[in-house]
Amino acid sequence: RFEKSEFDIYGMTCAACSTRIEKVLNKMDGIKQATVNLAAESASVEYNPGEVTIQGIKDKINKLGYEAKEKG
Ligand code: 9UX
Repeated sequence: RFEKSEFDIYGMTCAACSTRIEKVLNKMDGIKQATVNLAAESASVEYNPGEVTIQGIKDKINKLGYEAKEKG
């Protein structure tokens, strides 16, 4: 059972930023698919809530040096 959440991500300035975040998220346990959009400063993440939380996803992005907020 997967859920999908959208995040705003602040601080991405070049295409390598979005690629980097995308790679890291896609390697996380419990994440089925993560897509990061540089121009839109956002990410769309499909994940298993039993394995990873929204806070866990945000923490991961923040640790890379960006600021993530769940949309809504
Ligand atoms: Mo580009 Mo992003 O040189 O952290 S990778 S700004």
